[in-house]
Amino acid sequence: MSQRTLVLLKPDAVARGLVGEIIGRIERKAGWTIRALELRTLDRAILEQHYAEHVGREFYEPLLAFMSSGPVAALIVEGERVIEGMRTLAGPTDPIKAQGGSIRGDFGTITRENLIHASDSEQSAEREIKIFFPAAA
Ligand code: FUP
Repeated sequence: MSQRTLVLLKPDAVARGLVGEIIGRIERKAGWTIRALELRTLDRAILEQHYAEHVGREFYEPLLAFMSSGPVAALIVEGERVIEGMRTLAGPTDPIKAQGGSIRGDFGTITRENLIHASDSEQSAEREIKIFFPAAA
């Protein structure tokens, strides 16, 4: 089942020079293809759309501040079961709970600066691709 998903390599991943490492892991998954790739600094308006489900949570404002603190790499990745597969590659939200071999497990320690976002469902992927790549939606 071929799908598309929205991936963000967060400001910590870009600042730490991990973009090549992370994209390499994505590219090495058989049959997965990068369909769009853009380096951009996110403003509050786009982050409010992207993180709408978290409004009011105690981590919301620090999250938005972090996510706008430097450029991110935004990607559309396409391929076999890529929505679930990218979540597995990323690992769970808290990097300390993430297994070695996952991106968060290998490179992260704190939940806010957890390197990568990947859509969590088909519905989220469709919504998030529209936010970041309206021409591709
Ligand atoms: P995930 O689906 O793993 O990216 O995580 P969530 O959608 O639950 O959360 C989005 C982002 O909010 C996380 F990547 C990091 C941040 N967050 C916190 O900073 N603290 C929390 O307790 C939960 C999430």
